[in-house]
Amino acid sequence: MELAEFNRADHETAIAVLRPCVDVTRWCETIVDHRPYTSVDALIVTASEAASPFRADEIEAALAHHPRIGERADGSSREASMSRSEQAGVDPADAAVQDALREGNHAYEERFGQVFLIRAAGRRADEILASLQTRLTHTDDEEASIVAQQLREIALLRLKGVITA
Ligand code: 2AL
Repeated sequence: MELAEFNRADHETAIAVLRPCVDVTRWCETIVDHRPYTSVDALIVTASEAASPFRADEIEAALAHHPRIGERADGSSREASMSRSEQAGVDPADAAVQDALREGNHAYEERFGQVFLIRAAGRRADEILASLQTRLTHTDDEEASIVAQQLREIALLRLKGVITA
């Protein structure tokens, strides 16, 4: 959707455009309430501020929408297709990568009690795996701040994809 159209869309339509970026109602409402925007950059500034920080409960709810790395989202929703393109660097036919991810995801979930989240766009599978291994050594606090940062990056990248100049 073009920015001009987003600026004049009714409230419900505007929220529906944002929600697939990250399902955090406060974030969507803040962005919609600050309309109109004079540029996409101005929109990104507001979106970034509203994501800094996401609260722990918001992160927990939003994580449920993200498929594990290596698990292709199915369906034709905007959210699923964005996830698939973000994970384009992870080859579903590469059995060694798939095995390592399955093991790593499992270890991460055992350790932290939630899905391993990383901004996958622009990252190769080996980079993601290396990050997973490092992050397994973190404390809960260190991981909490990384997860918040990754969720913010994903949301802002998606936003740039859904609202254009
Ligand atoms: C994802 C996803 O679906 N897209 C992305 O950037 N990261 N999932 C995840 N578990 O990190």
